Amino acid sequence: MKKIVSGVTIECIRGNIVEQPDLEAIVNAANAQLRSGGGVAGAIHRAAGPGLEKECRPLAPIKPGEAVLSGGHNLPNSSVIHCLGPVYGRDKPAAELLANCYRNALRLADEKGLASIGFPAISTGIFGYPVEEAATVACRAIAEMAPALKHVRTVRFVLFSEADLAVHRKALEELPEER
Ligand code: AR6
Repeated sequence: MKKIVSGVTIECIRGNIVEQPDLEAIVNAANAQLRSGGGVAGAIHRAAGPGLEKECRPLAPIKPGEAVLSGGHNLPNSSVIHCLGPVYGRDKPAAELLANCYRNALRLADEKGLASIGFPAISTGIFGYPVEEAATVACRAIAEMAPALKHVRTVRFVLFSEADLAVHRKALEELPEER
């Protein structure tokens, strides 16, 4: 499933975020300290190796909605963009903070001249954000940023489960058509 908005292809697939060798950047659903952890953060730090935590140490802590960029270390991607999503029910306004993650990640990738970026479903795991709401927020934020992007041409959602893939497909389909 793909949608093109202002020349930017937005697509969603089922897969593992650390197994996307054709993407220049992948996004981490990070913790404030930019340490390894469970879920996406654990998978990324394990695949990248200890150099990633070392590089990230001086960049931490980050606040909900913020994003920072690091190298990819042993990952097949040149860059990792670490976003701290909101903890649902605690960090407010949740939708704005989640949208900021997507906006800030895309801005960083574009400033770095990267053409492709992959996102997991930030905040929808341990942080408890309902996936339908999160998918709508994410798709809208990406579509709103698309006209401003000079380098980013591919944005890929990489979803772990078939159910999350279906939810993101639907959210992408529901984006307003380009006129
Ligand atoms: N590839 C793609 N998606 C994945 C992967 C993977 N390898 N692993 C999990 N998911 P989460 P959050 C899905 O919990 O809610 C960490 O401990 C997962 O099924 O990784 O933002 C950090 O240290 C879910 O749908 O991120 C933070 O403390 C989605 O990715 C905290 O969790 C996000 O799940 C961040 O929580």
